[in-house]
Amino acid sequence: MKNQLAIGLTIGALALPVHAADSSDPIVIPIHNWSSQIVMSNVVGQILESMGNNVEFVTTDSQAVYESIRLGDVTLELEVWEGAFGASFRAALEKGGIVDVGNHDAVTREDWWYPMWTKEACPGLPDWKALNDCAELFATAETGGKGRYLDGPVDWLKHAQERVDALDMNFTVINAGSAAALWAEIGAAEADKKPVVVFNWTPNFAEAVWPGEFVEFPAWEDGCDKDPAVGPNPDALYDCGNPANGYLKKAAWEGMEEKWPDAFGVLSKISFTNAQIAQMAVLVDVEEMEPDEAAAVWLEDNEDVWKEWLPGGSS
Ligand code: TMO
Repeated sequence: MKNQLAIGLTIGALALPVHAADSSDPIVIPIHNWSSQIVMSNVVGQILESMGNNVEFVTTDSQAVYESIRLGDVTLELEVWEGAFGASFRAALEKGGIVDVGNHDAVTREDWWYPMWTKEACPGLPDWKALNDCAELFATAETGGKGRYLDGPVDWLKHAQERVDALDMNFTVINAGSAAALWAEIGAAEADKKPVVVFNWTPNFAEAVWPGEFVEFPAWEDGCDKDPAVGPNPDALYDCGNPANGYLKKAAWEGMEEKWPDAFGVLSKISFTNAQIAQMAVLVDVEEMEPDEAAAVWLEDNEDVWKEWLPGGSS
């Protein structure tokens, strides 16, 4: 026993200096088109740089990124939202080359949403049938007699038009060119309390600026996007809302752990809360900081959170 222990200790001591260091090749972090993802990517990029890693940011499409990760062209993704990207992520997992690096603490929702003044004009909300009965309130010159629903940019793939068709709704779906166009729509409606319904999500800065609610569609069930029998319309896909308690995952290229073991260790420990993610968006969308500056401010204000994740940290 005594000898075995001594040998074990010796091997342990010898093993220390040969601990594999992270590769000096850049860790490629993708940047998309909504603020929390951009700030979080900068936060994590700055953490990895502080450990001595090289980091490169690339602006990429938020659906195509899963294929890029699978191929190793992009190293990781920090915000896999279940509602928008669950399908692309699952498809990439099935093909191989990408790994699930666990969930953030945050619980997410992405769906049709209205600022609270809208409910004064359409009191049956948040029920989707009540919304549909109020469709005329949302009509514009552009949409004729139908209600206008301002959806997110096309790469968030919400299948809103399919949902409108599947549930036989009297709405026309318009895609916003950017997240900023969504906030402009809400802002422009605010003074006159004009009813509007737009795509929104949580955690986000918007909840701190405009009280509001998500429209309640038929609850999401697994398979609603794959099997017409799932959901109230037996002949259609997408006849459900998005998950009301969705996940927010981290993902990585499967070669990351071997090539950048310390960085991968940090990535596996990273877990942001709803409040932390909303705050990252506030720094850019309300306080109008640049993303890298917002990330530096966030890191300074939250050292107790992220230092735990570093190699040798206590978590
Ligand atoms: C992907 N998003 C959080 C904008 O819905």
